[in-house]
Amino acid sequence: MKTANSEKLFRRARNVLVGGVNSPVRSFAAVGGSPLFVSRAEGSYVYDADGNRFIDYVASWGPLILGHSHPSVVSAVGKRLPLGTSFGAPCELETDLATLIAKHFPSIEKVRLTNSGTEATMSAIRLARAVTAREHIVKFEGCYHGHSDFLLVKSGSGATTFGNPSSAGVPKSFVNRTLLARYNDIDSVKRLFEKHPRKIAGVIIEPVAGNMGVVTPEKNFLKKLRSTCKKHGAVLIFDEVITGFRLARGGAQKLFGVTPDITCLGKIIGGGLPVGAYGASAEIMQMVSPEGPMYQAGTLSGNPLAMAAGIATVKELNPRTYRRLESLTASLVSGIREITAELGIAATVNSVGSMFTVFFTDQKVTDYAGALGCDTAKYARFFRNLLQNGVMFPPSQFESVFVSTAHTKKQVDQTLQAVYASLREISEGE
Ligand code: KE4
Repeated sequence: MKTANSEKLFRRARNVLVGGVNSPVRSFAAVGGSPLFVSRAEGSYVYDADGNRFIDYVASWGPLILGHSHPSVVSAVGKRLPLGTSFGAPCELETDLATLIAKHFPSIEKVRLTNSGTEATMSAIRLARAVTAREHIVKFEGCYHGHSDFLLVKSGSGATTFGNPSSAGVPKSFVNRTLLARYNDIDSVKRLFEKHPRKIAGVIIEPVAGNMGVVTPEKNFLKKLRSTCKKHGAVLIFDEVITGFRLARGGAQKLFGVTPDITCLGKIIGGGLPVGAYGASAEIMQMVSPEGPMYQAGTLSGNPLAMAAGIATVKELNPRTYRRLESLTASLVSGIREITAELGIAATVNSVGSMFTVFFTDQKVTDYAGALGCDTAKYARFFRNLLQNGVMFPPSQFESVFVSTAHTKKQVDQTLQAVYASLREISEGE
């Protein structure tokens, strides 16, 4: 596979961009080799600077549930562009997207749009603290909620990928009120409430974790978390930046039938443009400026181009879409399980809706420790072999594969052929 142009671009990028990238997980540092520079993308394909074509399952880390350059999105953004890129004033499109969000998330009566998921979760924590007048927060080991200081504690995604789950540069005083629980272990949460009575403002969780790789909530775990928060007067925050509109139009809270107090969204609601959002009941949201005393702002929040892309994306989603996504994903996941069994490679595939992760381990992966215990070197080889076979999975073990509506059954079959070739090479080397 030719990579000379990407390597040349990477050398140039590293002169002026830290690590040559604007987000660490893109750097391929976790999987070896030089990152591929993408020049264009269409449907389920990305094309790199050397003209290589890949069936893409990164999907910009989740936003592109319709695949790349979907005609509806391209048309919507194209129509808005000549009307202006940003006004610093309210625009009807912001109301339109917020209305769509509130329609599909009954727990959300009022929304605030932001520019990223990080801003959404950071603001949601501030809101929980403002509402309860308490200061402690609980997060789960391995979950990643963006890079705000007090949430960079045993975080997943790139923080774990690069071995700094608790980042340098975060003062101890910023994280001494961040308490850690273990995913799928409700007793670890109860113990924190017992140890810190009436101190915990909120609990934030990825209702399906995507940032330690995919880890699904065990039966009733979310229901018990809901009742535990209610019992102790703490706010339950669902970080649905990945799962919102991914698992269902109403996200994981619809799929699992558990209603949080605050919901964070991002990715899909921006259709590939910068976006984030947090929402809750009108009563909770009235704490937010300019209605209430909790300040939060953003120059480009509700940007008309991002709104246009998000609205166009969400409007393409319907129950049939999710049935198709689930069917394609099920074919892919069952095929991968069959291949690993046939080749005698120990692997666990965690999957829900149109997101999944292949872990190389003979154990179940139900929490951060389980994810950390898998063979990340084998994942790196698997990733590189897949690239050689024309398929791009996420360049990190601690991420999720995303299937889009642009993927076809034929491409799933081609992907399984690539998986077989990639894993056979590994099994022959064992
Ligand atoms: P952003 O600030 O990157 O828009 O969103 C932060 C965030 C919040 N919550 C969840 C559940 C998330 O997954 C994310 C961001 N996800 C990572 C990948 N899993 C973004 C990719 C990257 O960091 O480049």
